[in-house]
Amino acid sequence: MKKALITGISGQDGYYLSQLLLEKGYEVHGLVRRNSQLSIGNLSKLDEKIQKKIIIHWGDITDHCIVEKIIKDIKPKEMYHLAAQSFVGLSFENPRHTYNVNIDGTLNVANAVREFSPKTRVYFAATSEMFGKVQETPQNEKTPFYPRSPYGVSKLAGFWTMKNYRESYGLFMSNGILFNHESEVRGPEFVTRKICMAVANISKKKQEYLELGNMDSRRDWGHAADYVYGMWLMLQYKKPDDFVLATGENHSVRDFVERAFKEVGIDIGWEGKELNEKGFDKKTKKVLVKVNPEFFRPADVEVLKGNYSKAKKQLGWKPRITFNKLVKVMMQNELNQ
Ligand code: NAP
Ligand code: G4F
Repeated sequence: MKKALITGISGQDGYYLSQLLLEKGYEVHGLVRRNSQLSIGNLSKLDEKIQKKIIIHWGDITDHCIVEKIIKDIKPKEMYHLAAQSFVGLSFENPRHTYNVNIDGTLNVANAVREFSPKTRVYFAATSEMFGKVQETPQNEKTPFYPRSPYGVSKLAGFWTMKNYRESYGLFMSNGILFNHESEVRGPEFVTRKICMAVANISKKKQEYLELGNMDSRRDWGHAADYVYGMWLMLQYKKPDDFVLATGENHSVRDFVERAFKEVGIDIGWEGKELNEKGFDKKTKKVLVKVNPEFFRPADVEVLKGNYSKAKKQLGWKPRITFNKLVKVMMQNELNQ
């Protein structure tokens, strides 16, 4: 049986990727960091029968001893390195922690594979955040990088580590430059889930209004289920390489808000500018969206839009879930809670 090891298995992508690999007949191993509740994060939302099939190894990605031990013991055919401090906003407040987890953690993976399991094919979760202050639109694999956050900088270090180990030691290490992908199990601090949770609460009269930061920001949003399939395809490809996965479309945070409210039958109108901007229910005139400076970042990535033609041509990958469908499934999930 083919063995796969997923770091960051308890996160959003781990939830979808572990199911995909089990369906494909892999023996799935996952690294989970210990917490006082021994919680396995999103994996606890899986059917118990599926959960039982996943072999959990407790450990922190920053601990090179445990990373080495697991890779040495399992010698996985494929390894998906997803573990990261993945919240851009927090990376400004905790840059050192972000660097420790995202840079040292990735170096631990690269070194352990090189030393103990050089035949393992490695996927690294790089990101469109590396494009940051974008130098061209849409962004592709050749677009110059210009990260705008400690998170973006840390991921760029991981990206180059993979590329350098691939070129120096002939290892199969691929970088997925993934644009934003969301889902029903997205962390609640990310803007899409935050909006959906608030809109569902507002529609059930459990919350008065939603507070946001930069609503002009534009993102290329897809669904995580499509993107984990692209990760798998990268490791089936004949050689290691770097690939953009995106939808090729973008929308502003404001567009997302409007679309989410439409799902509960509310048409949002806008008035005021910048910090005084407000979103109101066109029918009742009630203010439902406000701006709170607390949610602005010291530097933001204003616009992201990916060109995924290399992945389409070489991997046969394309996104299936549209923006409207994404908002619909996320909203339906919140309304059913
Ligand atoms: P996520 O939901 O935040 O999951 C991150 C995972 O990393 C969680 O399982 C988390 O464990 C684990 N982790 C964090 N620190 C760790 C540590 N010190 N040791 C071991 N595990 C640790 O992120 P995601 O959305 O699934 O994204 C997966 C990867 O893709 C991340 O590397 C992210 O940076 C990258 N990425 C995401 C997107 C996107 O739009 N989702 C786009 C591009 C790239 P806990 O459950 O214990 O927190
Ligand atoms: O949902 P976000 O926090 O995601 P962001 O910063 O784009 O990062 C995500 O995507 C990256 C890929 O490009 C991943 F690498 C990364 O791990 C993560 O998954 O914010 C999206 C936009 C930002 O411009 C932010 O300033 O929404 C803006 N925004 C406006 N108000 C807000 C809010 N973001 C959050 N989280 N909360 C707000 O209240």
